[in-house]
Amino acid sequence: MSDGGHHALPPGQRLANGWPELHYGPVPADRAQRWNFTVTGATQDGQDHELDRAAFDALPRVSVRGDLHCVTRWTVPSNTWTGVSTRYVLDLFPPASGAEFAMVWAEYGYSANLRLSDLASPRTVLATHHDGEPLTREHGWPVRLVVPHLYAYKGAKWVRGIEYLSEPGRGFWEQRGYHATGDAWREERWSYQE
Ligand SMILES: Nc1nc2c(c(=O)[nH]1)N[C@H]1C(S)=C(S)[C@@H](COP(=O)(O)O)O[C@H]1N2
Ligand SMILES: [Mo]
Repeated sequence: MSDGGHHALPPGQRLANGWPELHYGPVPADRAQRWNFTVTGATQDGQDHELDRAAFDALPRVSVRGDLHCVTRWTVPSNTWTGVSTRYVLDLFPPASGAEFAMVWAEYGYSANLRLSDLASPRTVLATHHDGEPLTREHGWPVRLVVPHLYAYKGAKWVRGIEYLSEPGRGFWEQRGYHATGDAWREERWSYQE
């Protein structure tokens, strides 16, 4: 086998050749010191929160093994993602009790809506490293979201923050015909399936 062993793929997916680079628009310029990460919207204390690069890098780190499933049907198997657990960020800056949804925001206004339960998964990570190496700019440096059980359009590259929402929203691809939840194992590709 080309992947050197058994690897279960979600329905309708096939193994990619290497690691494709896919995104809408250009790769953002290096923001270096201006980068920050914000937690806004329906927070428990009603305040916006912000971490600069040093504060983000000081958060505890986890490593998670997970596939990357593009809704266009390719899968990059068996990646090790290292970064900050979104569950840790949810604990650090809790959402208001009525908030069950979130919008994850990235450079140039790219967005992906997620259920807070998906962000609370122990396998969801704000990744800075892939297989032990810092992310390349093309793949989302300095930080990208990885949600292994969802299609990769949920995994915003060049991520800048989380906005808690009391009502479900629709992100960039979710407004353009892709499924609001996007569970790859349930093959939730298209909004008409909702
Ligand atoms: N900011 C941003 N993040 C994004 C996208 C995008 O267009 N912009 N595309 C998503 C989609 S559809 C996929 S399949 C993955 C691809 O990640 P890769 O280029 O690292 O393989 O990035 C996701 N994250
Ligand atoms: Mo994708």
